[in-house]
Amino acid sequence: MQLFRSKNTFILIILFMRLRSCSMLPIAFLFVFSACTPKVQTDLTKTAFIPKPASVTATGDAFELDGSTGIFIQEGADHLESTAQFLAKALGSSAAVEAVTDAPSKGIYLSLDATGQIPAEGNKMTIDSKLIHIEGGDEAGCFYGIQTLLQTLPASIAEGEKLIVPTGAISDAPVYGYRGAMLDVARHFFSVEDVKRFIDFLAEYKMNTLHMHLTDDQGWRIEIKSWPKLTEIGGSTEVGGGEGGFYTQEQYKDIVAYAAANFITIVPEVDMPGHTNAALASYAELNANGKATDLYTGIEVGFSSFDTRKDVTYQFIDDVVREVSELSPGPYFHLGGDESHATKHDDYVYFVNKVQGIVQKYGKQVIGWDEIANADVVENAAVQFWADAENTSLGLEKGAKVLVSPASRAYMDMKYDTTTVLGLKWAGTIEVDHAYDWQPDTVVAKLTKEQVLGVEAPLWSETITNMDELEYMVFPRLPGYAEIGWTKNEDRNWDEYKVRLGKFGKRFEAQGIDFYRSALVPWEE
Ligand code: TNX
Repeated sequence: MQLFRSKNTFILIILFMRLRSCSMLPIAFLFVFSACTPKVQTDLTKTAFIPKPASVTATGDAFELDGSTGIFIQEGADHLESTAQFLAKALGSSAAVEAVTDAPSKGIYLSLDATGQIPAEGNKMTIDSKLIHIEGGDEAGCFYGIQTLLQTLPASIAEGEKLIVPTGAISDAPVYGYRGAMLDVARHFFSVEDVKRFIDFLAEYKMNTLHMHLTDDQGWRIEIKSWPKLTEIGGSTEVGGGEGGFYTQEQYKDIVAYAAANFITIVPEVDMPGHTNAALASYAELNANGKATDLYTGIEVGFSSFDTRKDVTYQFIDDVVREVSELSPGPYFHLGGDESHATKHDDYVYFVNKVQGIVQKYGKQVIGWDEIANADVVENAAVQFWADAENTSLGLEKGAKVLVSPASRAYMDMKYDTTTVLGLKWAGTIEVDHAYDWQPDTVVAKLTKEQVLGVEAPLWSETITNMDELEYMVFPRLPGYAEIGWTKNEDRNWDEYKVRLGKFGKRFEAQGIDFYRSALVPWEE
């Protein structure tokens, strides 16, 4: 900027000298003013990033970027190729990605840290006027560096546009290794394309996990080849009686692969023994009385249960866990376990213990809603705190980690305020400040940071029927949840965050997101 400013001053003086006494003076003024207008800022510390990086320093110069800027990766780091392609696509770059043995003198260069100094998912980015170097602790770290870099650029980039990246250095790494959102595709079904768009949102804010709530009373959404009626019957409707839908195994694999390309792990949830009406309607033998139930399209909870004492129940679950686990490369299987009000306590404990064994048999770690703490908790299991602190403490005593999703703070299906048309309010209303202004390691007494697996913001879909509605409930709360999972508590505060968030309104708009324009946020026009 310093440079541009002095160049403009120079032009100004020359023009004035030439045109001092001529009638073209007003035109000269116009020219000079338009030459001065691009309000590029070159102070990297003034750039609004979400989540807030661990450290940012500025050197006050400018890197000029356009569609011809070269993109380079370190030779041998082949996994960086697709990440570099992601960047090229985002920049509308015409240059081919090139592998090089040494750092280039100009362009954008991605490499992996060989010294072990940069943690997993972390990165160091140095920007000078010639070279942007993103060094990742691993490939994910490079990907997140790219997401940071993209936030230095305008919301939408016109073809051939010359852009300025402020120079300086960013050093960054997340606090928690599990930063996620949940999407309930059971109450209302969301297509593969919808889920991919949701994944894009998570990736943009460096979230790394998408928990898919695949089954519930109203719908079974994942093809199980050994029990085909689950989707044929159980997938045929949704809340309100719409046609529902399901993912074939091929489609689910496509979602898993798309997520992986964005460094996101899918956590599949098959909710049981309650929330199982769709399965109970599909197969009579899973019911205590041997009769299939009717399909259900309402929004009550707590009325359905598998028969926990029948062998066929566990044969069924074994098949389901096996097939879903084969499709899901991530470490976790979520067995649900919430609101099983129609299951007797002893039956519930017996059931959860057996199912945890099945999950382990297929090589997965257990996650369940906080109620599962009433059963034995197997090694490496996590309880997902949503409502009950006592259950969660019990889980901690039994050695579980806690996935933090307090309904009163983190449920994206809660209304913003009492005037919000969509959503529910059983856990209260959640304005954007209330969604942001809390700390994951204080939600339950005696919780330590080490016991927190991470943070997840669930979106239940009883009232959410399509992408527009989803986006309205998710934005602008989602970036805040991402920051809670990424940035240290002591580096976060609402008054500073809301200003950064206000600058993202334009980004949401450019992405076609119809977001909630909270009056608490100073939206930048
Ligand atoms: C409670 S949170 C549920 C869900 C509902 C949600 C609606 C949890 C583990 N169970 O079945 O969809 O409230 O907010």
